[in-house]
Amino acid sequence: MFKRLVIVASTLTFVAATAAACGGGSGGGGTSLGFSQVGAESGWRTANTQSIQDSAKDAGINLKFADAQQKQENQIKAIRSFIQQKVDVIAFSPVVESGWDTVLKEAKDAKIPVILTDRAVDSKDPSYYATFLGSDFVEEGRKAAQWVLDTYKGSNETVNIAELQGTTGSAPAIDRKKGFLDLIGADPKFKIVASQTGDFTRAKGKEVMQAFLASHQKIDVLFAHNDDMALGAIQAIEEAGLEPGKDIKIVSIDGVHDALQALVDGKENYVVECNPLLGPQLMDLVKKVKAGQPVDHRIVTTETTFTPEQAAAALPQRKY
Ligand code: GYE
Repeated sequence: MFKRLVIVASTLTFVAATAAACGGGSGGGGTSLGFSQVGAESGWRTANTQSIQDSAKDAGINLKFADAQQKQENQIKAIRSFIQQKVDVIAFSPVVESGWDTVLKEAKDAKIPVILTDRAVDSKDPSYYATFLGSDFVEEGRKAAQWVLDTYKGSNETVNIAELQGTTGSAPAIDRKKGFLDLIGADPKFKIVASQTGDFTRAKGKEVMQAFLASHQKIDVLFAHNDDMALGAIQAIEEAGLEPGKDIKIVSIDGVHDALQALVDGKENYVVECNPLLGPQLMDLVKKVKAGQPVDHRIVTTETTFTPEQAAAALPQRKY
């Protein structure tokens, strides 16, 4: 009992100290942020959630976190509940691009600023959100395609490509496909022979790859819109008695630990990075937006690419 009292007392002291430290105008003290996350579908998403939770804590921002389990209706419900609770700022990562105008207008009418993180919406009215912080997904698709072009440079043979798409209707699935096709489409030797959604998960990636292998004799390259689907596909390829990275070359997007390991193990060939560690930048934006300071309407995160050699060098420091 005594021990418990001591813990409670020291926790209270800590909370008071934190509140005092963050109580100034530029701190997060007293700021509430409602955040609606897509789900927990991938390694990228887990790292993104962790980053947001950690940096909210560091910034002294009171985070109300809701997991939508990949369902738009859950995100809309969460946003409405944040409006009712009168949070200072709402942020969310929209699972799909369309269908947000009504709820975004509700937030605007309630004078609660909205920040988009990671994924975009297709709303025509730019005043529905203060800023969009996230990657350039078209560019990521182009980088993946550039690697395919470089790999088959000088060869005249047909290259059969299978594509595992992300969640149907999501910004990264739409944009990565577009960026990839922008470059690949210019040369008729590249043929996309199979293309289906694997919903950004390992399980679906494996299942869809099994179906691709059953219905296609020759697949030279797999382009997966994220690492988790590629990792699932690697299992399917191995179970079919083929060697991933050799019989079928693989390029995917994200740069999570397991994919870098697959590169080092020779089971993948190239990974395009998409940075999930958006938390610190998001918390800065939350404070600025709450204080009525101007922010850029679009903030693009910077990212790299990984060959097996670069993956080997990066792996020891990779936190996710
Ligand atoms: O690539 C994927 C995740 O929106 C950028 O969502 C994100 C994507 C990421 O499920 O792994």
